[in-house]
Amino acid sequence: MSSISTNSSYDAIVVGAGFAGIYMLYQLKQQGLHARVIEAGDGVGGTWFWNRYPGARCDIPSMEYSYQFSDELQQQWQWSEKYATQAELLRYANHVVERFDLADDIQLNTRVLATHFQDRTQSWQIQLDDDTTLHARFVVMATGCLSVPNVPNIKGLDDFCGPTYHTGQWPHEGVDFTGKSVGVIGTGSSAIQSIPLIAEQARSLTIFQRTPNYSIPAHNAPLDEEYVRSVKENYAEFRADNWQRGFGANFRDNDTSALAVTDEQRLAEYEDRWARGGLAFLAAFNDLVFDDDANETARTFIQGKIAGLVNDPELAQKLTPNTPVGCKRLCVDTDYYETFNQSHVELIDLQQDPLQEVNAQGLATRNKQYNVDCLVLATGFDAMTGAISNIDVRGENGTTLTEKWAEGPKTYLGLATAGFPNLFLVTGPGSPSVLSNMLPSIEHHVEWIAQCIEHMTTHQLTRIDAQTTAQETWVDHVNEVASATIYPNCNSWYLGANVEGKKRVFMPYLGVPPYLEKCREVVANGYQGFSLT
Ligand code: FAD
Ligand code: N01
Repeated sequence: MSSISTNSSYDAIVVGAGFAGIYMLYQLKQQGLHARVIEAGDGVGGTWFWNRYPGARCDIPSMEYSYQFSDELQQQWQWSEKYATQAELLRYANHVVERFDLADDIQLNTRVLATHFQDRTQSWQIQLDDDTTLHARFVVMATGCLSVPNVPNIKGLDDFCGPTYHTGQWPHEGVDFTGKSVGVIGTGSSAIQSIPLIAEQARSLTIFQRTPNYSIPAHNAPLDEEYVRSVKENYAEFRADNWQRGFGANFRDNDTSALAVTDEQRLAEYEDRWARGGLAFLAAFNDLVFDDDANETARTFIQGKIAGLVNDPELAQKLTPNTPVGCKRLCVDTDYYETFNQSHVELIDLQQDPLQEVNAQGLATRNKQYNVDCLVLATGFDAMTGAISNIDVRGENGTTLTEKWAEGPKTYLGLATAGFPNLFLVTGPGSPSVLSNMLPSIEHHVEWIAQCIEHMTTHQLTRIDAQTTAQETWVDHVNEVASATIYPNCNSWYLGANVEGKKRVFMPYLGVPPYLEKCREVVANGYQGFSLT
């Protein structure tokens, strides 16, 4: 991939070379535009470039968690498992770059430090960490919702003598835990995927849990050829059907209330979903994320499963959440709960015995010192706003994005933010993003942005900006939808609650179909809510 820019003026600069940045570049090149992707990592793939911890894989089935813009690509690419591994997803990202000849326009090992709107030229000046300055009419932030590792502010973390690994910045050469005593902080999706595999190698494994999470078995397996054939025969219809579903994925949404069926029917539905595995559990009934009583039935069911999987009842209790199911992002696992039955695996409940510090030898809770050889931080991300906030973004009249978003992110449709003309966000806060199958959501956003740019070119328009009133109405709507759900009822990263000092605001928008309809309507009404000049 190229590293030297010969021309510092572009139609568009795209920040990030994950699935969003790759496809944005493809779309811009299709229009004959002069575009460039700037990527901090030394490879493409974003999430799948950085998260190389043991067990990392998608939890939306591969046949759905994949691009659909090219029928040839989706017909020819062969996924090997129901849920593709990180390595396979990374191969796929590289394949797409190669197949569509995108590499020369992707600049790796380079970080965007700042992007300032120039009122005089109505364009952006972009500052890179190699001291280069670029200029572009448009900037597209394809910086990722989960791309900035959250390193917790724990006293003494730097004093630890052994190696510390964050799951979101895992060494490329892998880590061999054979014979080691390992400490893991965190019990979110990354921990839940990696703990069973670390346990297979480690001499001892100590897991420091602040809040337990619900996890559904993945039942991952090699893909059934017959299933693949049937999907590929009707791929377009399959994809179109998924767009009609709340999370944009084939969760077999059941349009019945959990409270409108008999106990036997409800149990049968949950058992069926548990047996099939995966996130579709959350679509077992249509009110699980809206009604606390409905949610309680799912909670009771999973609590029973945990009690059945973990031999020691006291330990099972510690592993059992008391929050609504799905309030924190639901996890999907292979043998997570069963791992705690192994004698060399120990769970430390930080609610009972809080973590005081990390020191040279390991971790100290209020009551005990735990010596470990290595430490794994499965502590998540500064989600949704972290990557954008790390860039010094200044819009019209030099206003900083940090100032504008001091009370939480404000966007119009998660695509743009008022006062920052010609700057687009892919799966920004205020769009379904992390509450959806993200690859289709990424494609939808990229296509919306590409069409908007094409529209501007055709009509010789030079500037687009979200209107403040339209943005306020949208932000209010996002909050109104969220307030009718269970989502505000726990400390999740959806709310920014995992990062100290972050404003507590529910960031994603729930509901793929109404969102798509709104985006269509906005375009049909001449980019309603945007000012185009
Ligand atoms: P990313 O893949 O995060 O890429 C953003 C890129 O921008 C990164 O490479 C980063 O280095 C770069 N970047 C950021 N800031 C700068 C800067 N200032 N300068 C230069 N480069 C910069 N979603 C699902 O729908 N299904 C799943 O099963 C699923 N599994 C996941 C598993 C893990 C472990 C994680 C962490 C996330 C998962 N997600 C999943 C969400 C996932 O992030 C998205 O599906 C998708 O990969 C995001 O693509 P992206 O291109 O938007 O962002
Ligand atoms: O991060 P998380 P993640 N002391 O924020 C704990 C996607 N993903 O990387 O809950 C002690 O979920 C924290 O505790 P608490 C998916 O969208 C998907 O696991 O804040 N503990 C929590 O247990 C996912 O939701 C997959 O009390 C501390 C954990 O660290 C998102 O990425 C796989 C702490 C962080 O959990 C993030 O997942 C991986 C502290 N100071 C990721 N600080 C798939 O399966 C934090 N914690 C597809």
